[in-house]
Amino acid sequence: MEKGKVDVLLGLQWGDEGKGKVVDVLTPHYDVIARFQGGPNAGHTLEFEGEKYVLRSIPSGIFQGGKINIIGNGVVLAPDLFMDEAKDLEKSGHPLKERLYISKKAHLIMPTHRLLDAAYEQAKGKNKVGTTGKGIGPTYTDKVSRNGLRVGDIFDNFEEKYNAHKARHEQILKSLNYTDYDISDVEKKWMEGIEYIRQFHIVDSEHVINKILKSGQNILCEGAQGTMLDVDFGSYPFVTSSNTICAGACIGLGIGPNRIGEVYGIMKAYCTRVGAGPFPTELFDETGSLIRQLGHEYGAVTGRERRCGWIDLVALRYSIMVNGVTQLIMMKSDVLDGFDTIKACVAYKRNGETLTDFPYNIEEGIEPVYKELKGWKADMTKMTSEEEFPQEFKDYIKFLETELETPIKIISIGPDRAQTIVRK
Ligand code: 2SA
Ligand code: MG
Repeated sequence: MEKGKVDVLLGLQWGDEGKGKVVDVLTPHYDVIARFQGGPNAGHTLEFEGEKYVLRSIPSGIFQGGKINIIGNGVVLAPDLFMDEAKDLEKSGHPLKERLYISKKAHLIMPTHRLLDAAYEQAKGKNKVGTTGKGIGPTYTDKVSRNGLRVGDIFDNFEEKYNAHKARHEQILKSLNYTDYDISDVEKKWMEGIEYIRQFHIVDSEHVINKILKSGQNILCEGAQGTMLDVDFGSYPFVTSSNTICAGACIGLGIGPNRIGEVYGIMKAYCTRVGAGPFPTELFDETGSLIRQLGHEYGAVTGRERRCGWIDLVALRYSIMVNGVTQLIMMKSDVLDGFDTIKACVAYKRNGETLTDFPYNIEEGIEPVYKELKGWKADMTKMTSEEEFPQEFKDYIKFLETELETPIKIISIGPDRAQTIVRK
């Protein structure tokens, strides 16, 4: 590995590809793990030594001692939720005060941002985005419209600033006829959260990060959500409010593009989506429910049922392109262990026209064109090397690599850290 580089790990679908597990597996090779966008809308699940953890705002490198974890400027932070998450980790024997750095430039998610999230969703009626309700959109909106409140603000006249922002939010809520709420308890806890975060290293993270790089150490950036939820390139307007793609790491941490090394793209062997919005390969039949059941496809944060479908190579080729993915990681292959046949969408059809480039709009009239492959019908969960893979699975990998023009380097065959096969 080249020194002083930043490798980026990204979801290539609609989130929940299994980023938490992979960061945890890759962490030993890096000195620093950083989050660059998103916030408590993320739910990164990690399982090892019989325990299961869900991280929302804290980078997944926190479980491995000696690493520095950074919450970058591109992240939006809810101090109350952060406090709960951090205290739980400390209780379970994972100290983080010395290991966690928070950017002064990260924006704060206020209790009223969460109300605004709910109010905007309500106002959209049947066009709801199906957000996680964590106030993500309104917080990024305030940031871009130059009205945001940042972590660094807690050191200077904070209450005054907070109250001014709150008053502005209340005006908007009123204009949306959203007035039936009482946030006094939430607000009290939120302020406790503000006091709580003062014990962490609150830093100018762009300086910290660039000094780390200059000293020859390496950083792993942990993306949240997925490429198809990127505010520019995803299935707009059914997206999240941040740039989830590789370029987001430069903006959300303050690093030059020439620092980027490997770009790891994570995908599932099938595809899922939570929330509303188009999903061309979605299965509404028994196969869809079987994938949900076998893959435990429920939201890590909200517990919502995930919509399930076949792998979509049109969307994946697009994700690989906009991110500059250098290697692929395939998760949850074991979920398909019992299937007779497996399908992969190789193109879309619309009005008789075959589309292989991901189009501007996938909301209407898209019909997936499938290639059917033979299932491997073997329990892969206990395999320890790629030599043990059944021939049909090897064929599936080969097919994907050819279609996606990118090598698949890591294959996950179960939730545990140990169930991970690195290919030669
Ligand atoms: P938001 O809350 O404004 O970011 O929602 C906008 C859209 O982005 C989707 N979104 C997600 N999709 C998958 N996983 C996410 N994180 C959690 C998890 C989700 C959960 O990892 O399991 O627990 O439900 C995530 N976060 C945002 C969201 O569904 C909207 O479509
Ligand atoms: Mg998740």
